[in-house]
Amino acid sequence: MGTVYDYLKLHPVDEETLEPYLFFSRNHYTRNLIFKNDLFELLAICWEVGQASLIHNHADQNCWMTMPIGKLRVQNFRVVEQNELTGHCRLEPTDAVDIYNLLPAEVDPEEPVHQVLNLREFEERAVSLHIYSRPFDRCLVYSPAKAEYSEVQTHYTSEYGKLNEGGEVVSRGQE
Ligand code: 2CO
Ligand code: FE2
Repeated sequence: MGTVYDYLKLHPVDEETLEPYLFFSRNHYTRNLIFKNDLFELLAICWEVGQASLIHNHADQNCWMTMPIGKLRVQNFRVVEQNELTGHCRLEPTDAVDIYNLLPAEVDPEEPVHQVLNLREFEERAVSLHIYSRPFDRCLVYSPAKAEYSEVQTHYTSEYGKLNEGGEVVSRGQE
């Protein structure tokens, strides 16, 4: 576990090498696959100002993040109740951290539910790198307003620098 975190710290990514993987959409943050094998996947996630993820988990997989461009708020949640039969859930916000400046962060496997936000007040686009081990294509999404959760499928906006269909991308790269 320590190895990936230390590797990210010792080898900060060169921003220019990310250029082929940067796609921004007005509608949603974009998920851009850079590398995948049985053990790991590496994604560049591009966030316009004001975009945020839903509250979600990572399907029991490990996750490391680093921020080559911009800044993000990670808000963590504790699951107080979760009923598999009814889909009912209750969450409480716990700690929040801001990540920026290539400092690596890890999702806590003991409390893996979180939301990531590029807050308007940050006033700039953000690009985060995510390493998931193992790769996952389904995760749980929580709605505190409805006190419900459900499983959703994840999608890549682009794979290996090539845009997938229906990506609704408005711009490529950092222009
Ligand atoms: N996990 C979300 C995703 O892969 C991004 S939030 O940061 O972990 O879409
Ligand atoms: Fe996440």
